[in-house]
Amino acid sequence: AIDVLSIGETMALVVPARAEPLESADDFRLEAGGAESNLACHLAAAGLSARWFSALGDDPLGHRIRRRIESHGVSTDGVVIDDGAPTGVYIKDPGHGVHYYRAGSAASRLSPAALDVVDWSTVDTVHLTGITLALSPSCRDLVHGAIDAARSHDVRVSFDVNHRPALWPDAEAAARTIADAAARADAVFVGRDEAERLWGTSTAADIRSHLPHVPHLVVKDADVEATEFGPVDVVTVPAHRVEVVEAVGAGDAFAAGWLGELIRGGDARRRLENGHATAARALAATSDVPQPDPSPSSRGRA
Ligand code: KDG
Repeated sequence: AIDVLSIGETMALVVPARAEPLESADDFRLEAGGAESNLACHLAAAGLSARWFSALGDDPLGHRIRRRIESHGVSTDGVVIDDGAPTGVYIKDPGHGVHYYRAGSAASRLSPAALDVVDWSTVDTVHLTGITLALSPSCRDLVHGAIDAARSHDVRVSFDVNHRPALWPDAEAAARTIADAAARADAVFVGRDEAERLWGTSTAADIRSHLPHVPHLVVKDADVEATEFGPVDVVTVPAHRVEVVEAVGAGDAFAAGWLGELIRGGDARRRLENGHATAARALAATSDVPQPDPSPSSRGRA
């Protein structure tokens, strides 16, 4: 059985070794970056069974990413190796954002037919994000195809809005497309700032009015607090006070912490607390995900 099947593109990530602009930095690290695989790695680190699904190019970067994700204890069974398209790349430019080289990537060519490898009867929760909605029309169909399949097999649907403005030339389309998918999920994560950019909402209550029927709507207010609008009540838990080393990936960690606790049966307060605790660990490290245990034989032990 799989606790969480997380679907979405992971790219090769080139990151300057020190926080220097891309134009002048000399030393770089080569990592794997993707919101959905980050979430799967956090869940595996917490002892849940996680599987990641996407497509990679049949190239050294693709093989490297797959190995790296597996080393975190995440299953990559069924991942598509596409010999007709490259693995996507993104490069961090400290102080200036990120650059994507992902148009036409293997993952952007995924379509709902790729989901045939999934045995939905073994899956508890599927996790999807707004990033995939932006990659191509076939990827948008993949998201809705996954939600359709989940619905018909009683699989819970988790959705992180993950608005990446650089992927959406048309802001209107982003607002509509992301809201349409979010409205179909059982659990939705959204930052107040991204909701404001997308839908012009300013408070958590405004966001709730925009997505009134989502059973678990989790609104994150940066380093302040997070609020869950649940089926019966509304619960707010303050964030941890932490020294931020590197913020990218903290949202994925939060979603993983929240989801892991939901699967374990924790109530709203515990879910939000575990979300903050997992995010706090990610904020305090330069890597997006915890470093895996180097010795495979000891994996799985307490
Ligand atoms: O949440 C972190 C992600 O934004 C990063 O890993 C890259 O998935 C990514 C994307 O598409 O922006």
